[in-house]
Amino acid sequence: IRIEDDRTGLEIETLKRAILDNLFYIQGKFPEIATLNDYYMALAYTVRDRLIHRWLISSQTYTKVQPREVCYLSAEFLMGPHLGNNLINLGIYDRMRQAVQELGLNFEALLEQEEEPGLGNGGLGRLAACYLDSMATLDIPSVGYGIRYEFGIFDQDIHDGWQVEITDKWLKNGNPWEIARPEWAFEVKFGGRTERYTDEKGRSRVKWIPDRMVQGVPYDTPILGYETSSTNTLRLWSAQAVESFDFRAFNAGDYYGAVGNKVFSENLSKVLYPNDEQIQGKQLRLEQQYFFVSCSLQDMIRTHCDRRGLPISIFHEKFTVQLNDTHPAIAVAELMRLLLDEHGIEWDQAWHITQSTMAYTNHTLLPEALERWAVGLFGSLLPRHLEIIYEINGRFLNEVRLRYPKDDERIRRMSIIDESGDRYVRMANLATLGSYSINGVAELHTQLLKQDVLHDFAEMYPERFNNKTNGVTPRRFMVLSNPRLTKLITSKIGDHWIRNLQELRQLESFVEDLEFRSEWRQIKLAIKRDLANYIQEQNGIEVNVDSIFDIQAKRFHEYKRQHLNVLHIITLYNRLKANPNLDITPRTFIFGGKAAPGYQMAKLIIKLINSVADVVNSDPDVRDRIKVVFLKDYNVKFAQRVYPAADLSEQISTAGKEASGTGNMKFSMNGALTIGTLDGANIEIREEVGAENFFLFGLTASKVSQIKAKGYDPMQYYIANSELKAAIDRINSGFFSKGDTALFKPLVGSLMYQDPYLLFADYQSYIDVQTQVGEAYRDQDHWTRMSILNTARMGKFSSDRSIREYVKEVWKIDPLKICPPN
Ligand code: 26Y
Repeated sequence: IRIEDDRTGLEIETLKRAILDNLFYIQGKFPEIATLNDYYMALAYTVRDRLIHRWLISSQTYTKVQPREVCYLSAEFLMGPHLGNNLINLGIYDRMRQAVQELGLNFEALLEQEEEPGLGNGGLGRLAACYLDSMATLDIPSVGYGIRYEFGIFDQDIHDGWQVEITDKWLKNGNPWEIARPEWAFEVKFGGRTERYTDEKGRSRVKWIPDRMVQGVPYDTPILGYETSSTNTLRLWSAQAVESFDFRAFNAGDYYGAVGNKVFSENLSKVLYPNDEQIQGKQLRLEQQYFFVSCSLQDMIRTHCDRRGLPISIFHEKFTVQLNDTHPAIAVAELMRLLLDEHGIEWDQAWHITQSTMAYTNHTLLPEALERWAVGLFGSLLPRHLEIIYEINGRFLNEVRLRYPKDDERIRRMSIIDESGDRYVRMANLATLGSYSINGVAELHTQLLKQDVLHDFAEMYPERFNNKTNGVTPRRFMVLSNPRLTKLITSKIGDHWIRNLQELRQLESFVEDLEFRSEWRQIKLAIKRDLANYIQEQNGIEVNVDSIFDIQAKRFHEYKRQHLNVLHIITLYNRLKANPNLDITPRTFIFGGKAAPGYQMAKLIIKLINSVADVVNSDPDVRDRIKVVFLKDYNVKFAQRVYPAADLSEQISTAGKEASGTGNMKFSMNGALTIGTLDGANIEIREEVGAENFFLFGLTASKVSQIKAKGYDPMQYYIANSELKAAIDRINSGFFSKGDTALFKPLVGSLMYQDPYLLFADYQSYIDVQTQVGEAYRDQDHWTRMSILNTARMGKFSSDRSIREYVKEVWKIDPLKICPPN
């Protein structure tokens, strides 16, 4: 007989024993008094045990082989729950469910028990998480570096239709997935001044004399790939006081003063900034960025020089750093500082190493999201870095002057320092200059990046610019979130599509299969029923599962135009009020998403949705033909439930504003049809699935800029379009706000007099195409064909494809196979 180890064995009996063992020894409970959370923890540790073996083999292999590695630096990692995903990647999901059930436990309830690490805002943070999954799956040696926020993105509650923010205490029950490594902490300096001195070789050097210091303690989480043993690390830094007591102050009787430093230091990693795409310029945010970047670079250098004994001169051959937007862009200056000041390397060589190490991904063109820091603030926090940036800038601008003589305008535009008014450090210029590769996240976005925000840089260094269209992991967003569809697909084409998503194309040959179409439809219906039950429980609203589930789930932002969706709802409502017997295809409008706490307009749009919902859902004239549902607290866990249930995916941003979008991909993969503009990755999705399987509306990006250049006047549309006028007037009249005509004034006023995101210009086109959607849905058989073709043709949008492109065209890293444990 073979006796399996309790920590690694995969037989059902072994799994059961391991769970009970962990309950006893880790949670210190016997079954009779164990809580649901105790069982969750026992189960999580049972899974973690099985990861650790692979993790240590991976780490040993990296130490031995010394491969080139990618370090993905990101201020956000929106990981979502680990348990289910790890079970999928380990290949023991079904077996574990059985083991758990044989113990008399509810497997689904245990999965549900996990508090997800919501250490990100939205797209950018979730992309980082998908890329970690794909890098491990493709056996690419990699580390994700970020911040271990004690509080992640706030939980959202709704009071009287308004968003209310609640602290996300995700660590309150403990986190079984991480291991603290206090022995590998680093110190990070802040403030103070610099001093010049002459070193023993007679060279002029600089010393930074800071006025405070914080320690970064790494917490490691294993990231296992799908059907491979490669297990990479997500290393998140937590801030700690260097000394928890200032003994001098303590002995002088100043107990509070002594502990103050501790409180101050630990504030650094306390909370994630909940704004996306709107900078605030807060000092603590810059401190967070520098804190995690400095820890991460010191960590890489220690691995390189100390653990591997390699010379610093070849650092860039062994490490490449991918900057997830400009949030970690201070890395350019910090690596220079470490090389110059701590390793005594000359400027030119230090710059060569730095520029050969960094690669920068831009995620936005919105001016309000482009990071810039007031020079005064920057210099008081990071005096040495400011000097280095001035030096980089001076040398660079000399090159620009040589190349483009007498072009002062160009110099002003390209300078890292914005001197048009108050002086600012432009982080996008720093990141661009310091990187060997600069990429956008969808074809259109990269094109606009080169034309617009980084135009001068693209002209000077065209070879550094490239596109990497985003992707999402099919493990989490199909296999884990949509087991029924996964089973059906696998029964027809086998399961290789999970690693090679292009194989979904084989589904095309089943489109003509009546039986298959019927199964496809039944599955969608069953999932919609689940969501309907959830809506009934959560919101007390009864929805019709035969209606179109029309879903918009994403962060709230004016450019994403949730309020355009609302104008459609009100238009349908007005039509029904005018003609109560109108024959329209029943629809359920579902919204989910958070607004930045300080973004008043976004919060008002949430209030508008809830106000419209109250009126529409209870109006007898509507007779259940339309329902409006706002689902609170949209997060990864909940998103996994939402994507599979959608018939229609709303991707309706103003063309040119949404860099890529990734929710669009998650919906479409799960068989939703898209109504969307020619924006971001929508364009590429439409190319793949075929124009006939995509509901296109609205202006193109170039038309948008043309109209704006000519002087856009929304009022003309309002006057000329009676349905648009009626919808706006309905809001204005206080009809949705119990007679309060002031409530939605800011929103309506902004639309009528500015409409910066061109809702009015796109309104009619949107309404017309929505009418086509309603008609198309009546032909269920045809709709099902379109749905199947959407899934079948989404192969391109696996994050595996994106990562393969980064590997080949940017990072130039070879995969490294890890031997499975025996
Ligand atoms: C500087 C700070 C205010 C800030 C914080 C978060 C700025 C931006 C962000 C987040 C940006 C973000 O999530 N961007 C999204 O990135 C996705 C992944 O590339 C894209 O698909 C999506 O279009 C883009 O809006």
